Amino acid sequence: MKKVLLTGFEPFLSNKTNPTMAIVQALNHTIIKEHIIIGEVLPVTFTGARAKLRALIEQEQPDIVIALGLASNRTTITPERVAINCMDGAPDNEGYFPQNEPIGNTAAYFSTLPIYQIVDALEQAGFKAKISNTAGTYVCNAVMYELLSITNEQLPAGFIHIPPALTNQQQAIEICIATTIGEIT
Ligand code: PCA
Repeated sequence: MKKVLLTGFEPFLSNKTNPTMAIVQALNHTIIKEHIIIGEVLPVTFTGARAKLRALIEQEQPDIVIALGLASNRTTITPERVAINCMDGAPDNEGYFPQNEPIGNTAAYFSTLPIYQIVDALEQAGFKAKISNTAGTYVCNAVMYELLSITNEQLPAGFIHIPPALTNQQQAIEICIATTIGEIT
């Protein structure tokens, strides 16, 4: 059976819970459109999150990868368009505090998820959604950059930020997954 790797994150900074953790745990081993979902939680560390993601992709050989993160200052679901080659910002959960550090050698990578179709499908289901043109420079951007450098346009892969206290958050993510599957099968 085809596989979707779905990642979320642990709590970080002042966020005592991270809704993406509950979503991936709830969807782990469920089936959407004949794809099994592998839900995994990443640490909020620049180095550890990227290493765990790389190991998961090697181990699971997924057909689709969707990484989720919490955007505590947003009010809409935002599929990210682009990841940039920069780590900066607040300290991670290990206290690592990079300042304007590169991740790799490529300036940026674009999402290979069907981000326009995902926004349309979410809006049709009554969710507020919008494409975001920046995933920031914190751990989410670094994970998206790492993900797209590994998958290298060979499969649908990308990152979706969700706002805090999103009603029916699991349904929203199911729509993102089903839309992505629908675009490739
Ligand atoms: N959001 C953070 C990191 C973990 C998460 O859920 C971010 O947007 O970078």
